[in-house]
Amino acid sequence: MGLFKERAKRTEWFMDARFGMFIHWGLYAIPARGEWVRSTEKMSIETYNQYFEEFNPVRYNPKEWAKLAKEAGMKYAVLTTKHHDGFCLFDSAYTDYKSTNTKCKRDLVKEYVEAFREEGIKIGFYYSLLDWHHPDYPHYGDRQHPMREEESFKNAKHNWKNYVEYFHGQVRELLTNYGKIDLMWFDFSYENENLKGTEFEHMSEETWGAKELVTMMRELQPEIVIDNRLGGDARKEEPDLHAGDFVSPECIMPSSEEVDSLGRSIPWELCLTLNENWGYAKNKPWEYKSTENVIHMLVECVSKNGNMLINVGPNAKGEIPRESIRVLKEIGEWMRVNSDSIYGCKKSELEKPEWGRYTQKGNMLYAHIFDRGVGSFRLPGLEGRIKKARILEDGAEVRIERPWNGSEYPKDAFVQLEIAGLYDEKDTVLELELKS
Ligand code: H79
Repeated sequence: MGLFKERAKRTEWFMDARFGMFIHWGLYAIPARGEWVRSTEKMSIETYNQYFEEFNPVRYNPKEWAKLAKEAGMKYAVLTTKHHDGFCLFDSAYTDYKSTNTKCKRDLVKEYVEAFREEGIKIGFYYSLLDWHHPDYPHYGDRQHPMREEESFKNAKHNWKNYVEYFHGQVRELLTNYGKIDLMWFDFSYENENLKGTEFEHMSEETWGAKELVTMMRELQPEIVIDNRLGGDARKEEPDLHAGDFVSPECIMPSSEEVDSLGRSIPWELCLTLNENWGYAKNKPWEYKSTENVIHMLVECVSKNGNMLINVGPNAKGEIPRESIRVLKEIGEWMRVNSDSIYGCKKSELEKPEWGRYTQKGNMLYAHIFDRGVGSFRLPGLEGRIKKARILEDGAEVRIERPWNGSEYPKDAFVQLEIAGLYDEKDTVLELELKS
């Protein structure tokens, strides 16, 4: 089997799942100014170390996180096992900079895995390729590094091989010590203009030893789905081995589905924050996305053959912020009665309608009504093609009837939805069974 087919097979569950929870959690929850705080505020390792000394999330109870994810309708989760600051939420033999050496003394990853697995949610690990803590990660001249302007770092020698061994070793630990892992989310490759002409100019594929890494990962976890941030080309006719299984746009909705060089649809996932920050931050209420907005984006991803991974940033005590819980629960209320229009659904062959979006599963076409308008919705090209029309959330019959000016649109079907106002303002979904 070629790599294109292998990828399609491996990502089947992933593309059916459509909706996941991203969890950004680490020492940065204490300053509560986002996960880049050490960099943006140019903190020395000593200054940042106060958070390591203090870290003690006494109310960390991942069972509650997992229940919330399930209630929201999420099918998989991705936790930061290590972010750019280098702090490990798991018990690694390669470092002392880990949660088991903080006041809480717990392997936070282990508890996360057990809790989410218990709820039937697939397990993903985020792992940062950047590492601002490891002495052999090239600090000096690195625009990604908080200490880049300090003289003391400029002359430092960095044994890159050590770092590569370190991070490959940690990936091996993560994929060996916690049972079946469904997904790995590396972050990220980049070009380093400040280090032109050095071995650190291209922080991508070969620099990370991506081929060896992915080969090892496939031995340890043959079915694992991997993102595309190690480098390599995911859009070739036969994608590179290390190019990963899905494309990972960050915060920006793609204008259409993702396709390869032959125009074939390829897996993708949009990752999004709820509140302009990944790590915990003391946000203002108005910085939160509305429930309606998040639902619309989830539907939009599915209507373009993609997934959505929505982020929560638990606080220093280990709790997901109240406002995030509220939004996720409201999404859950919608998902409870409308998820048939999300799971396993794909882009429809029909064009985007003027009142919302379509998603489709076989001969079931789901019409997501974002703009209720008044009364009559035009379904271009569907005259005579609809066998049955129902409101998805309660199974109520919907009449297909031509309005007074219907003869102007001979090929179009019309749905009379005078009761639209009674249904969900965020997105009322019609289930249209098409004649085969
Ligand atoms: O983990 C989340 C981000 O921390 C990470 N990817 C997601 C999933 C990410 N790291 N870097 N980037 C994304 C892109 C770089 C953004 C930056 Fe900036 C612009 C770095 C410095 C300027 C954003 C704004 C972070 C600090 C200020």
